[in-house]
Amino acid sequence: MFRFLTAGESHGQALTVIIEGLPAGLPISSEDIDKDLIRRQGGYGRGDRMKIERDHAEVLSGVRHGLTIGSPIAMLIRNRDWVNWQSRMSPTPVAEPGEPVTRLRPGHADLPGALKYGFQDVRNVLERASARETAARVAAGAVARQFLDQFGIKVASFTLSIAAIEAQVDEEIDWEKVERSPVRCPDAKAEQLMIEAIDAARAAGDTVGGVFEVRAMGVPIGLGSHVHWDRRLDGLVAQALMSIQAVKAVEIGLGLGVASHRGSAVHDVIQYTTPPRGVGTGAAKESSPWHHLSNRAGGIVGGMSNGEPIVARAAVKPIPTLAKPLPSVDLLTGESVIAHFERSDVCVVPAAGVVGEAMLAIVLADAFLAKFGGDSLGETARSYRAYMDEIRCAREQSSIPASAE
Ligand code: EPS
Repeated sequence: MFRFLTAGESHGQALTVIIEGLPAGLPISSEDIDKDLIRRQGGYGRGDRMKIERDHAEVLSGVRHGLTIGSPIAMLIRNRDWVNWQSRMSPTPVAEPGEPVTRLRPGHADLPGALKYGFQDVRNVLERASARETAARVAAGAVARQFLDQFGIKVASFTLSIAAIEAQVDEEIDWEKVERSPVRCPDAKAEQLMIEAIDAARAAGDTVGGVFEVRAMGVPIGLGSHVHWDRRLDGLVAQALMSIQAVKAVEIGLGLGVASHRGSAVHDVIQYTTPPRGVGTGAAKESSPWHHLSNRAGGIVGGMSNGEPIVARAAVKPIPTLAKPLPSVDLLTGESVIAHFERSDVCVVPAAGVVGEAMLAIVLADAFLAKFGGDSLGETARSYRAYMDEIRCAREQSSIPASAE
């Protein structure tokens, strides 16, 4: 349904993204796309590249006078750093292609990428393995977010930990505080310690990872499906988050915690409360009669959303480009060397959270369209409203007089 493809190298001319599958008539604000691009560029621990870039998405197609027209949406994000790389990254042959990168970085895509594609210059791998590509994902995610917004679905994230520093967080997150925090953490005490951990890693020529949490509020019951492995929403969310550069683990709800508790401490008790009829236009939470007393499932059971917030966490490894590089091997000679170093980030966990929001928004937009369909936004909305009015207990449904339909 909602599909997207990105293209572009980190120091090439631009990143491109093409999105397909959105209904016509959806309002698109390019200012809102840029707001997410800027959020992704931030975060304490970023390197000097972010002083060069000022990401902006040029919407090239699929939107007319601020509304989608059902055709593919193409967007372009220019790399300002390209001016410094025109020869080294030229699409056409040049006299001076630059020194090849051959000293493999442990933990990077360098070794398998070079062998698999038959390269003698690791730059051909690292340029695309780079997390610069996530700018294009965030642009696609910002469009998905604008679609979800029409149905009261909100996606947000925060930093749960950096290195060994873990935040203490309440069930309700102060999202404005998160946006103001240089590490996107709602716990001020942990924030300070996280900043110190990043400074210490930088001083040591090292890097640090951490965990971000992403939540989606207002998701209706029934996105995804139990009937096939590749339609299960938890599987799709996990794949989307795991695909983010440097992510090594994903949890939903209690996650690994499910293994050590009894069933009675893992499952969420169901409640039923009748809402007034015809309120299915707002957020699903308000208009659905079905609730749970807790949310240990992280909003997904049996591969389907259960109406509670979707809660997922992802562990981001420390960036493998180290200012004080590890011992390694030269790709061409097989000799022991010190790994390659070029300008990089010390910590990207805060930025990765913004990318996590984009990936979750994309998965949810896709699952929402799979359930409700529609070539125009009005058609999608009619289908959504009818469903939200239908999902009452059977007894209540049969007691509704025909005239009320
Ligand atoms: C990256 C290395 C750095 C990061 C980059 C990812 O870039 P450079 O080599 O130009 O200093 O800043 O991330 C971005 C450019 C971005 O927009 O997030 C890497 O090797 O993965």
